[in-house]
Amino acid sequence: MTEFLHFPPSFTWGAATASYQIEGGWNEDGKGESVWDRFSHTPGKVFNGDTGDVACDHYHRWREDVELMKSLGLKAYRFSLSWARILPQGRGEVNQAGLNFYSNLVDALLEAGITPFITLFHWDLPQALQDEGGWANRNTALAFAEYADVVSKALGDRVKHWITHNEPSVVTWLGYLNGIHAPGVQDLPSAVKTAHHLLLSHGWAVPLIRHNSPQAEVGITLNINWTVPGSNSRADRDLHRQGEVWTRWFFDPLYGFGYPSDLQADLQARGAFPTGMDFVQAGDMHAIQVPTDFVGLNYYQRQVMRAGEEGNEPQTAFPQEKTPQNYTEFNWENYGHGLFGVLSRVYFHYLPPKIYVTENGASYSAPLHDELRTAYLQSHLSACQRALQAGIPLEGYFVWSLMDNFEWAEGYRQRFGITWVNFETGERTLKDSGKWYAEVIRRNGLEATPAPQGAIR
Ligand code: IFM
Repeated sequence: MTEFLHFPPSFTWGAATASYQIEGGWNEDGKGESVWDRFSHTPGKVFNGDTGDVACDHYHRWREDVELMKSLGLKAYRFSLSWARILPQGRGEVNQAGLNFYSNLVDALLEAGITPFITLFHWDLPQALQDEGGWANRNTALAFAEYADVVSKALGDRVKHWITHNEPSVVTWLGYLNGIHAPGVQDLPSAVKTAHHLLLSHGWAVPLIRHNSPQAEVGITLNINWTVPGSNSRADRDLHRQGEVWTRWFFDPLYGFGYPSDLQADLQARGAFPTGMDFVQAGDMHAIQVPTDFVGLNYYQRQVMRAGEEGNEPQTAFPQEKTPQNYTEFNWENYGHGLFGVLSRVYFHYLPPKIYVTENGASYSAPLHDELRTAYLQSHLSACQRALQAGIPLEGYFVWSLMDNFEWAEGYRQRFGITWVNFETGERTLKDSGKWYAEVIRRNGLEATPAPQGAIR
């Protein structure tokens, strides 16, 4: 008989979204332009020329979306604020209509018994700040602190869970190094400054949020794949180590270890610091390691790293048979046990007081009968349960995503929702995975998917 996995009574069952991916209303009621508006309006940047101009039209349909969350029985909802909706120029004059939108949403969530988790920055930087250099400019960190202050003053009486940034490594390496995300910059020295200013802005924002919202929990969300070397060859192990610019370059300074010296040497060799690390000023590293209440982890896939024929070019190997079960439509490996791996790694190495899985989910385009997504979620939630048994303080889980939405450079072709969205009409329909997730929440648990047998890596 399949084992039933009970979760702790206080476990936070949630779903997540992000402003640019669902809201639409891109230029309504005084909202300023964001870098994603600019990027998606630039031909050739996003698959199919898709934009977030309308997206899921959540800006107009938010009441219906709160009803949807209620019908799922969600305990919590993680969403991000559009900075440019609130501060159209990134700093200075506040757009009250923008603040009101979020304030009304927060009230409706609380009335529905759903705890709001707010992410301040999920990639849609005001274009006005980009015009001054964006995250490569230290002043953007100052502007972020101002923004954090404004919104935590306005919402901090009711919102008790704050996430400063979502996945700063993606902004850094995809937005400023390879340019496939907004703002589309391709410059390594700008990328390393970006990483630093994102971290610094987190460090500056946390005390302001605590001051304005004294009972709140404050944290940051980092993305982390379960990465393993393809073999024990020196080249594969070294490639794996270098790939940790995605993780250790962010985790280490946040937890007081500074920038890892081995990765610093790699980046130096690639020309990242033409004038040294002079962008790191006195007091910065101390600000960055400000204590937080939790870390949010976004986990999607295992990556088995194999050095290429020509030098050490990163390559992902595909160790499992290429089936839709084993690889999602994004070609990301479905490897539930890797979630146990990253939870263990982060907890036992950095000892955050609490962890939330702030995103986990799968891209499959099946409209309503999405059993592959359900199987994915089931194996990943089983891994969460194993983490709890191992003593890891995992407090909650947010499925990505509440509904299909704008998947960045992929436009609308990758669907992660547990709710189907008809992008012609805006109509929402719960998928089978959504119905299954509602049952998991109702029973506070699920039938286990066994951990893989034998050697796990
Ligand atoms: O859609 C994104 C989200 O915005 C950030 N984390 C990964 C998701 C899937 O790619």
